[in-house]
Amino acid sequence: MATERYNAREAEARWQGVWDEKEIFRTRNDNPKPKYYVLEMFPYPSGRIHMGHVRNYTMGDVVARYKRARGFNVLHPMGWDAFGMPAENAAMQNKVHPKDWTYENIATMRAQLKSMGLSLDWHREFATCDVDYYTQQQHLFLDFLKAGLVYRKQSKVNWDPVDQTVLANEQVIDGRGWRSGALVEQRELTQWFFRISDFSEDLLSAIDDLDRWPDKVRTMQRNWIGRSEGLKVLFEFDGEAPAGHDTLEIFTTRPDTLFGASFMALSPDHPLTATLMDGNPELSAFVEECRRMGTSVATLETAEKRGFDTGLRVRHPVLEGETLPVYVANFILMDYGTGAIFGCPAHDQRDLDFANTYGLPVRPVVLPPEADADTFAIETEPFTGEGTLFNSDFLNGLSIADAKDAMARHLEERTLNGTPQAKREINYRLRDWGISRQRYWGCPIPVVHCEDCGVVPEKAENLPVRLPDDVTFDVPGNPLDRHPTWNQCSCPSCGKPARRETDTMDTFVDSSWYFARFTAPWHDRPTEPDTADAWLPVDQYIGGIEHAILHLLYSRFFTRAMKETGHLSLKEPFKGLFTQGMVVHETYKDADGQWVNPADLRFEGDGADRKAFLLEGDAEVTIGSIEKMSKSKKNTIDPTDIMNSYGADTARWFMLSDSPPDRDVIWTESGVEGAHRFVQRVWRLVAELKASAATDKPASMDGEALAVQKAVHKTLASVEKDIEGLRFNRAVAALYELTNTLSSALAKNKGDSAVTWALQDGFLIFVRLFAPMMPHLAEECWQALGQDGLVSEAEWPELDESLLVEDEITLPVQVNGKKRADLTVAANATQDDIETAALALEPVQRILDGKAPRKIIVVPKRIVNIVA
Ligand code: ANZ
Ligand code: ZN
Repeated sequence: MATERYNAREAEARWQGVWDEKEIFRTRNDNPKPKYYVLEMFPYPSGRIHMGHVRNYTMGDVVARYKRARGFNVLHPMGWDAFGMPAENAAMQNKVHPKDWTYENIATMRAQLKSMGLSLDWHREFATCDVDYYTQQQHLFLDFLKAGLVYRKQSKVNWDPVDQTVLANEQVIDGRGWRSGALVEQRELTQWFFRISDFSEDLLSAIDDLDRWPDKVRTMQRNWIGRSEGLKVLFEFDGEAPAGHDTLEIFTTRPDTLFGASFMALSPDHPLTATLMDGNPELSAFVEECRRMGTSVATLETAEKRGFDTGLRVRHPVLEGETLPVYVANFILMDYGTGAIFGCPAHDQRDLDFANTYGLPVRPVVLPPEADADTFAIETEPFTGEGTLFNSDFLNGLSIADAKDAMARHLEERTLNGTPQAKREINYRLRDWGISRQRYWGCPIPVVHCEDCGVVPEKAENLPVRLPDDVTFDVPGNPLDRHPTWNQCSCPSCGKPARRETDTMDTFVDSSWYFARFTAPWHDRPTEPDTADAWLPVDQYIGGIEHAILHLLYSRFFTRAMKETGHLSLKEPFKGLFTQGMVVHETYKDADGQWVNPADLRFEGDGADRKAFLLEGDAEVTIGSIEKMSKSKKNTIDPTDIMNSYGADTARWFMLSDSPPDRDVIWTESGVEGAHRFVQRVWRLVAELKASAATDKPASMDGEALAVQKAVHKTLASVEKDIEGLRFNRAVAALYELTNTLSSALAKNKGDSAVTWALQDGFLIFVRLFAPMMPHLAEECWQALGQDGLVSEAEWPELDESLLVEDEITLPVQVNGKKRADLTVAANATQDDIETAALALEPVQRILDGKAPRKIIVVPKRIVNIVA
C-alpha cells in the first residue's frame, strides 16, 4: 500500500497557524489549575539562533508541553536580553543604529523560534531594551537606593585611553585593551554599586537548600562567595611608628603558621604605603608599576611576585626579640581582608615565590604525616596539606585546626595599645557589584548631579529616563556624555539646571529580574507582587553552565533585594536548575590550514575510511577534532537549513535523542537523517493502522493483544519518569523500542479484533507520548487517527498500573556461591515450584551429579542459592 510521505514543512506551518489562532499557549494568571513555571535562559539577539538555542529551547518545550498535559497551568515565556556592547560595536562598524540592529535581529530570531513550534506564550514577550522594561528597572533602582541597597563609591577601573571606556578584567589582555590594544590605565571613577556583599552569608547558606540544582553549580557559587574564617592580628612597629599608623593590622586564615612568618607585605593601595610614598620616589615608581599591571585575579596569580622593602620592621607577636621586614608587594589586594599580610613561605606558594626572590627565610612549621622533623625542608614547593605543628613552641604537636584555635585564643587575650591583639573574623571573597558602565546601549541610571544638592535620584513620576535616539558612534567614548542636550536637566530637588548621570547599568542587571517580570509584563510597576509570588519560584530553569556563577548569583541577590523593597516575597528565584551540554561538531581544514564549513563539503566512505572533499574543486580536506560549534572554527550548522530540509520535529527529536541532556551532543548528518527516517516511519505506521477496521474494546485481553497493551503502558511509565527527571534521551529510546513493538504487532496482525483494538488504543497513547518532542507530527497523527481537538491540548494518557506487573521473573541460580544459570518462572510461582525448577536445570544437575543438595535457599524475587 502506497502512503504519502509526511510533508513536514507544510504540516508544521499549518499546525503552528492553528496553535496561534486558537491561542492555546496563552497563559492566564487566573487559571485555577496548579502552576508550573518553566523558563529557558533568554537569548541575546545576536543575529540568528544557533544549535545551542535549539537544544535549550527544545528541552524547555518538552517540559512545558508535558506539564500542560499533566494538568498544570504552565508559564513558558520568551524574551530578549537586548542591551549590550555588540549592538554598539555593530553601530561603529556598520553605521547602523544599535536600536535598529537589535530589533531587526529580534525579528529574525523570533521567526526562527516560531518555526521550531515552541509552546511559548508570545503575549508576554519583551526585550530588555523596551522602554517599558527599562522604565520598571529604573523604578527598581530608585527603590533599592531608598532601601540602602545601592551606593556610590570611588573605585579603581581599567581604563582604555583609546576607546575611552572602562574595561572588565577579562577585557584586559596582557595589560592592553582587547579591542584597541592600548596600554590600559588604572583610573579612579565614582561608580554605582549594589550591596550584594551584605547578603554573602545568606546567599551562601541558602545554597544548601537548592537541592534541585546541579552540585557543580552549587560548588561554583560557594567558591565564588568564598567564605573564610580567619583572624585579624595587630603587629607593633619596631622603633618609631610611622605618623598616623600606631599598629599594622593583617588578615590571615592560617594563624597556626605564625611561628613560620618571615616578612610582612602591604598592598600598593594600603594607606601606610601612601604615607611611605611621601618623599620616596622609588617607592612611588614601584607602586605606579603595580597599578599598570592591573588588578584582575588572573593577573595577580600569574604575574611575577615583586616587592619593595620599606625599611620598616614589626615585632613578631609570639617570638620574643624577633622582628620582620615590611614590604609593599604586588600580589596583595587592598579590597580583601585588611590589605596586609604576614608571609609564611613554607606553607604558601605566593609567599614562597616571594621569599625565594628576596632571600627571606623559609621556616616550616607544619610537618607532613610521614616526614622526619630533623630533615624536612621546603625548596620550591610549599607544604599546604594536613600535618602536625613543629618548630612552634606552645603549638608543637597540635593539628592545624587546633593550632589555629590555640593561637587565636593566645592573641585574643593579649592587648596592644589597649585593644585585643587579635579578633576572629569571617571574610567573603564576594565583592559589591559595580553596575556603572560608560556606554550608550543600556538602561540609564536615573539620577541627577546638582551643584547644590549633589547626587539626587530622579523623581519616580519623571521616569523613564529615556535613551536618546540621536546619538553618534563616529568617535570613541560614551555617546551619552557628548550628547548636546540629553544630559542637561533640572534638579529634581531644587529645580536648578543640573546634569544627568550618563552611566548606564551593567546588562547583568537586566537579566536579574526578567523572570519576575514575565509574571505580569503589562503591569505599570516592576511586578504585581501577588502574581509574582503565585508564579515564582521558577520550577525549572534551563540554560548554559557559562551562567553558573554571575547571572544566577545576581538573580538570587535581586530576588532578595526585591523582597526587601516589597516587589515579591520570596528569596530564591529558581527551584530547579538544569545546565545543558553543548552542541559539538567535527571540524575541517583545507590544505592551507583554513577552517572549512561542512555545508561546503561532500563525504565518502565510513568509519576510518571516511573522507571529505570540497564541493567546489573537489580537493580533499582534513577531518579534525570534534569541537563546540563556533563561527571561528566554521563548524556550525544553521538551524534554519535543518528545519527547511527536514522540519523542526526532526531537529527537535535528534537534539533530544543522542546524549544525556547535560552532556555534549555531537551533531552529525547521519544522526539527523536517522531522526528524519523515524518521523517518516511513524507516519507510515499510522497510515497502515488507519486502514484497519474499527473495533470495540474486547471484554478481556490475552496473548498478543495483552502484550501490546503491556508494552504501551511500560513505555508510558518510563517516558513519564524520564521526562520528570529530564532524561530526554532515555524517553526517546523507550519510544524507539515501542515503535518496533507496535510495528511488528501491526505486521503480524491478521485481523484479530482484540489486537487491532490494542493497537488502536496503543497508538493514541504513543502519539501523546511523543507529542512533547515532535508536536507537529503528533497533531498530524492525532487528526489522522480521527481524534477531535488538538493533541497539544489533550490530557496525558492514564497509566494502568496493573499492566506493569510482569508475568514472569528471572532469577539467578547460584551453586556454592557461583552463578550457574538463570531461571525463568511465573511471577506467582511458589517456593516449591521454584526449588523444583532450579534443581531441574541442566547446569545444576551436572554439579549435583545425582546427589541431593545439602541446602536450597530461595530469596523471593532475587536469587536461588544451592549448597551442594
Ligand atoms: C598567613 C598565611 C600562611 C596565609 C600560610 C596563607 C597560608 P583565603 O583563604 O582565600 O581567604 N591574604 C590575606 N589578605 C590578602 C590580600 N588582601 N591580598 C592577598 N592575599 C591576602 O586567603 C587568606 C590568605 O590569603 C591569608 O592567610 C593571607 O595569607 C592571604 F601558610 O596568612 B595567609
Ligand atoms: Zn539641586
